[in-house]
Amino acid sequence: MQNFKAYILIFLLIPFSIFAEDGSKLWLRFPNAKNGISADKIISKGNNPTLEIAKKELMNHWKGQALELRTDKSLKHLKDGYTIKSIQNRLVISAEKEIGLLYGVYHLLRLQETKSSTSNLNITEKPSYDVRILNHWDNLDGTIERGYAGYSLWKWEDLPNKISPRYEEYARANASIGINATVLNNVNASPKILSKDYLEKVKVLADIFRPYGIKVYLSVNFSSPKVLGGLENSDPLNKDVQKWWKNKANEIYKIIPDFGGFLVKANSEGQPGPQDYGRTHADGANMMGDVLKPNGGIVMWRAFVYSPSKEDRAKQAYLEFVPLDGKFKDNVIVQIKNGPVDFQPREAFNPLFGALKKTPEMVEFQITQEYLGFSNHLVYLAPLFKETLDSDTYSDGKGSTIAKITDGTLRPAKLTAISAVANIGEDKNWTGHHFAQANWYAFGRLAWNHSLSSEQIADEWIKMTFTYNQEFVKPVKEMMLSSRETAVDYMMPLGLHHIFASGHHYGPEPWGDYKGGRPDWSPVYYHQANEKGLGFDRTKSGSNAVSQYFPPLDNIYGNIKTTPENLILWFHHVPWDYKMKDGKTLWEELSYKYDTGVKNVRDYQKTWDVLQKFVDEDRFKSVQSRLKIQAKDAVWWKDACLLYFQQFSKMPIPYDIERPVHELEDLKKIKLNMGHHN
Ligand code: GCV
Repeated sequence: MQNFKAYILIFLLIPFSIFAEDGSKLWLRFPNAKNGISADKIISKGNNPTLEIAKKELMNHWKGQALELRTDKSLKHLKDGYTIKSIQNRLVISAEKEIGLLYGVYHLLRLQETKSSTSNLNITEKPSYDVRILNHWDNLDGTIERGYAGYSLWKWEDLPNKISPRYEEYARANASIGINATVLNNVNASPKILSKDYLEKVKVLADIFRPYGIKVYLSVNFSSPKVLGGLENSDPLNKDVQKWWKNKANEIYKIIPDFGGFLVKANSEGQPGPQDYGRTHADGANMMGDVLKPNGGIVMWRAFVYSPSKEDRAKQAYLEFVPLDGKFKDNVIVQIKNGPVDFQPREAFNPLFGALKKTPEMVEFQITQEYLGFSNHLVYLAPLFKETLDSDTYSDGKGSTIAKITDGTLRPAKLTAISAVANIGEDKNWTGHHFAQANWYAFGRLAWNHSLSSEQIADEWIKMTFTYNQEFVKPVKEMMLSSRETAVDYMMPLGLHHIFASGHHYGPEPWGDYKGGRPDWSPVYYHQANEKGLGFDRTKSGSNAVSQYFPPLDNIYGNIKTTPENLILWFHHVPWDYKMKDGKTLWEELSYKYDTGVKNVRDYQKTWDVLQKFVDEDRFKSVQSRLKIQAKDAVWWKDACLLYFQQFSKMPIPYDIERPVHELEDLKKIKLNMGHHN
């Protein structure tokens, strides 16, 4: 009997949080919620489906005051935004549209779940961007290009009849952070997506997402008229081709009246495009813009183009698109990756931002960690997103940040948008790594309000996803906030880029030299290591990519002394014995950076282990085991890069850092077969 009592006591003392959790609830866990307020405490008019969801969320989770949900046409200037005000003994959420009310409800729930005050509220929110969109690189066969959380969430074979409950959960998660748009399929698009059968499937998803304020968009293959429609060609100036697209657009709008529009990767990495017919990107984009316009659709035309020419790859998008400025229709927006190469751990910002003066521009980020350790490495991406958005392009004088160029502040825009490649798959926890959920969350929050800090976003996410106990929040936040720089340090410090193994982009391959293939797919093209030094000369004496930046940046980046050291090897070929600002030589600095990266990951392991008591076992172990992989990978990166570059620097690895544990020759033999499904 005594023992039995003791068991009961122990059971009661076990904190709730240590019970297993699979991460499927994301940041919408509501661990302490039983039931929310009763229906009679919510005043609202009408019975729109979005409003019903808002009320349901309150009844399930809101434990505070009575509320009024009020639509108010005079709030049009807030777009999807809302106000929340404490008025006497109740809270009033007002918005022009029901979706604004739903966003307001999620705002309140966030305050409650992060233990923030919910009294005397006087909040006004307006989104930074009109279109806040996820790009899924999901193929119709269920694989995902650069997806690391299992197969696709979209079960195309089962649709339109069988409907996974996750479709609605996905919509709800997105709505809770303000995401209002999604491109369902890979930019390397199969023409089949526009077939009647597939459009019926797309319609089902669009219907599920609609009450959550999410519009569906599709990536389209430029050759669709020829491949799907059997036309002779897909020339955008061919009348039959134009007619084909027009009919297709009408067919779509008939079943999906609020269809968002097309995303197009054209004449890029082997995809078809208008240049196949001697036409320009503007010709192609405008043709599609024309057919979508009557129904309010838009075209997001990607600027990720680079041909197998001798020209520095980092310069090519600018060279192709600047001459087309002013030639695009007003429902076309040019979608530009944050950097001019390809989602590297750190890049200089893309010089196209600000260079198009008469054409709306939007950023494309990558949430999926193609170049950041897949779903094995803990890398919190808000600092990367912020670094881009806060970059000053000087296009319209000082203060012309990418945020201000793309959000309509500097360029009056009919339409503003921001996008990111999703990291979502069919894994129970959606993103593979539990901490990768934070990157989905961070993108949504920044798309809503790009002035939020990385710290605030991390703080919210940790509290809602794990616990608001400060003993947990503080160290985890520090780990998250430093994690992107840590990854840069152990992979590609000081502006190094694209020294990944080809194909999978996971591990290091600085020795990669694919003779016979395109030079700009080889790591040696990017780091240019030789006896003299390291780095890509993009100054006047090199590729002159610096000339694509507005003054004074062209001079700042063009001069080795004024280039920020975190980009020095991006812009310069730097001698091995070059003296860095802290007095170390380049070689020493590089060595210490790699070492710091490794040490930091080891610290993350310690940080995490100490926190075991705050986390349920499943999530604790899952993160712990991934940190082990990350630590091993960091050593792999450090050894591979230092041993390889040492062949050129011929200098000793500083004696106070840990010695390599691998042989270069062994590392060269590693062949991974992972992650890349296409
Ligand atoms: C969708 C990089 C990736 C490709 C991707 C491409 C793109 O090259 O490695 O997988 O293709 O970018 O963004 O179009």
